[in-house]
Amino acid sequence: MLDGCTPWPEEFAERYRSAGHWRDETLGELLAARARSHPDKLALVAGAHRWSYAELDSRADRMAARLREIGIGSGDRVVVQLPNVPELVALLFALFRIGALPVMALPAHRGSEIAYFCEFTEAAAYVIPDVHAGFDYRDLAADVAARVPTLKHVLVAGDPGGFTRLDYADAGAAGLPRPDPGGVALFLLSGGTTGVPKLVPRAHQEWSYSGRAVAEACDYGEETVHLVSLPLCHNWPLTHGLLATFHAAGTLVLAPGPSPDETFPLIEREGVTETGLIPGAALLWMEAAEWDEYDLSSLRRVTIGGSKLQNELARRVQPALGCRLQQAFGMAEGLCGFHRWDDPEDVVLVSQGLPVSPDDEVRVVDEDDRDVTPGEVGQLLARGPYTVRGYYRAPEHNARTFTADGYYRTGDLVRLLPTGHVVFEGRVKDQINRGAEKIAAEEVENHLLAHPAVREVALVGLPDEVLGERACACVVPRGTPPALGDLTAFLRERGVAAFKFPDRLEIVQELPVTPLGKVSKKALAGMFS
Ligand code: J2J
Repeated sequence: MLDGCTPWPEEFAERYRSAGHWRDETLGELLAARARSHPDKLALVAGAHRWSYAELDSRADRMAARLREIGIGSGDRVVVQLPNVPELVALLFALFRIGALPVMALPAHRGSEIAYFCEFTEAAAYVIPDVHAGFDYRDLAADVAARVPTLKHVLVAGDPGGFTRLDYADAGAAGLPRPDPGGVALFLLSGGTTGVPKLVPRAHQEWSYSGRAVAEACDYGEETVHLVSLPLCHNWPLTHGLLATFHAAGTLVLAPGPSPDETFPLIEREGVTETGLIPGAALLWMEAAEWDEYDLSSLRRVTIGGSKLQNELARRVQPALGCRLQQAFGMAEGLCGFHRWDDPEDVVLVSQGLPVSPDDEVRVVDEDDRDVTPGEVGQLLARGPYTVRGYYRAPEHNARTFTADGYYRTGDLVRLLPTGHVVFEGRVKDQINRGAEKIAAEEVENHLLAHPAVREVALVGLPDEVLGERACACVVPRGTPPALGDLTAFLRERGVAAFKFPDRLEIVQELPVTPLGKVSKKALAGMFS
């Protein structure tokens, strides 16, 4: 495995291979297999583009050839920051085929995050749209390129300005060396809890398996039409949307965003059967469905996850949208769970899903890593055929975040129902889940501490009806207290993604501490909720 990554011990690898979970197939070959078995089947709908599996396969090949022409090769890291455009799908498979490694940034990231990803991974290339949601990514790229000497190429999907266009060669790439199916295919971003974001290395065969296991858990087939309206670059839409759909030879439909305006016409036009939503978007859909004229009857099921769906909202989904509710949980590090079609309604309303693989191992433990009494709340630990054994180039963090026998400490507080379904009850990790975008409190606190009017700061999550949580900065000032607008302007200036900006500011004289002398975020959240 790539230097800086933690392989599975051989006995586990052997077990996952012999169970048939890990197959001798790269992600590039998965698409090629679909192009052979279902050449004319519609694979991808995005904007005005409608590509069959044969067309997508050929585009991935021709894009791979083009990337090779400009000098991108096996092992090169490529920071990918594209919205839900069809080129993103072609690009991912092109990179998988040449063995270059995408680093999946979010469209919302700005200079501070992107420069970090480029530097940390020693990226050779950075791929952007021209202008998206009113923001010119070529300005961001110019800034990043000036700061990161390893960056040789900036590729633009659209008008390249002074950079290079992300393009296709006239013919496909022949004679490419085959990437190792057990090797790293891409890097996903962890929700994170530390000062700098962590990268999750995902390998071809295990990540592909996570998509296949989701397809099986969700009974996907050729008739599946899956709509992705969240940013595709997250693990959830990538596995439940792209991979699961392609495993099943279904159709993937990309929407630019989750609003009813952007999605309802597509559901009607494309006959969408499945989609994933965060709770806040589900709320908007339910309200809009009351008066909207669009025909949503093709929807078989909506899947809600990424942050906790409150029971009251869960109850309203089926009557409001006229289709089944499925809850889902998961993490870029691996483990994910979905409800099954025949799960009883009371289980679907109160739990977040059942792990998708028979070889997923979960434990629920107390503060001393002892298993809690079945049914009690504790921290969820996970190990299995698609749960990574370590972050990229992070040995010290790995020593804390993984147990000696390889379980990932999720930082989530859960309890298990007797059926094995997982119920999310809270968190021990210092992270805020703002509309399913994860904010590592420490990362934002580090930025805010650089502000001259901030002596001490703690970022805490406060409950919010739509987003689940909002971020509140509790600041002990230095001199004249800052205003919220000063802090957000400061973060924008430093190139921090806007979803990490605090929504609220509270000025305090001191930060409350626990008996052990650590800042008590629980006490702060209690003071301002
Ligand atoms: C409460 N918290 C949840 C849920 C995730 C499928 C679905 C989601 C993700 C994802 C994913 C939750 N209720 N239903 O990758 O494959 C919180 C937990 C978890 C963290 C991971 C997938 N579903 N969460 O959200 O890497 O705290 O993955 O540890 O973005 O989201 O976030 P992320």
